[in-house]
Amino acid sequence: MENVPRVAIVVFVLRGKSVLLGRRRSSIGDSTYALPGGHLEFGESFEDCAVRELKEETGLDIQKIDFLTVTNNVFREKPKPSHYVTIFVRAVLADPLQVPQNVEPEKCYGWDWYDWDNLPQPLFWPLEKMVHSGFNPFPN
Ligand code: 8DG
Ligand code: MG
Ligand code: MG
Repeated sequence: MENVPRVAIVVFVLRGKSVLLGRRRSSIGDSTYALPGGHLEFGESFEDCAVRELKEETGLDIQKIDFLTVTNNVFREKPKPSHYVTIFVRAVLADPLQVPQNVEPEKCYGWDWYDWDNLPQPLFWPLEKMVHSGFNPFPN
């Protein structure tokens, strides 16, 4: 991949006071707890990307997608430094009883719900940075 900034869509799936997180298996942020999401594809809307990535990674169907914020994240990790403009959205489950599946076990150790007031450690650093700054994904 050419050395250019890329766009990622990352999703806070909210369920009660919990969010969906999975431990990453990746050269970037390996073993840290991160939100589901991935690369915006050519021609795709933010909402379509969020729906697609959730389905690809967890099997979940989401709805009520709202834009939250955007952050600029430079990962200096060798051998492949990368740079993401990361767009954060929130969503809820279309069917509250649907259970997340680890559809891409080569990229994630598994998905689970975590209470916002008791998040697991270590968080993927872009997420850690947001939490540390007092960011809250829940509607008022
Ligand atoms: P794809 O092939 O499915 O499109 O990509 P992916 O394998 O799902 O990509 P990803 O690493 O999950 O997400 C792309 C980038 O988004 C990631 O390398 C860095 C950035 N990113 C953040 N914060 C978060 C986060 O909390 N979760 C995820 N998944 N990515 C994040 O800046
Ligand atoms: Mg992903
Ligand atoms: Mg993905």
